[in-house]
Amino acid sequence: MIGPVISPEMVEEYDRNGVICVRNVIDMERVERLREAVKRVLSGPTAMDADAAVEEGRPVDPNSGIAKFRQAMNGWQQDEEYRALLIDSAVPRVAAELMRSTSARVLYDQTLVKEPGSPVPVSWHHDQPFWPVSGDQVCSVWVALDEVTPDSAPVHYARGSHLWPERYRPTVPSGQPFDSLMNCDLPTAPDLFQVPDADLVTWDMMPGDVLVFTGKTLHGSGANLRKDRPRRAIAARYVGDDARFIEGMHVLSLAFPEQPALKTGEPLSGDLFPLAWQNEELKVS
Ligand SMILES: O=C(O)CCC(=O)C(=O)O
Repeated sequence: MIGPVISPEMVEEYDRNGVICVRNVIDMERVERLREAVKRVLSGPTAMDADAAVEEGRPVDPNSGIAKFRQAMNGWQQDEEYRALLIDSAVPRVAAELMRSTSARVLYDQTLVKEPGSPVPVSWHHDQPFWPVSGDQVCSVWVALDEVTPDSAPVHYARGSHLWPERYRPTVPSGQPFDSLMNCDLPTAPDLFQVPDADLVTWDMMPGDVLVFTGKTLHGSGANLRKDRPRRAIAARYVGDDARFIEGMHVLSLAFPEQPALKTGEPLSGDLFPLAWQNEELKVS
């Protein structure tokens, strides 16, 4: 077996908290290759740059001199190294075992690079309202490609928030086209950094460590205060056995040139959502 053993205790921690840090999932050779792949994907067709303007709904000024938060979507469709990470590495097995699922199918991936000194925060949100997917076996594997320390924009999570009944609006600017998208009528999530007794958790990480969190776990991150290093990560998003498609334009639908030919209630399938892991029996039940 490639990669770490997922123990019953780890599955329980993931169930309880909605997030877990798993160490040494990706070796340094692959991390180096992924750093090169990130450069390629960030110069490709799906790259988007954000500076503080985006949070305020203004266009980004490329000449502002403000360090960016750089993102790109679906690198696996553009680059072999991403495809290998999502489909041919320990990552989908780790995702499936933590979700207690016999399968892990790629939903999409997202490149998340906070340049050195980037002040751009990621406001508190949970991911599933962005996505056309229902179910509990839905997760992200956030793969660190740099050391992550308290001053380099670690992602913080609200422990157990996947079990809260509330659902919050995707963090997109207000106004059109976003206001017409699914779930954009939900209330805005509170800024949990400002809530004194919020039960938050975060980790110092080494390159190759990963965070696995459910699609319903609230999370957010601050500025990358480090002037000497970027904070590069790839979030691989997976759906498991109980996930079902939801029709309608979601925020994520904007990342797909063609909408999937699926009906509400159908399992995700087809070339857009390739099967990355399948095991006849549950390893950890
Ligand atoms: O990388 C970050 O700072 C935020 C990550 C995030 O929001 C996500 O992976 O859903």
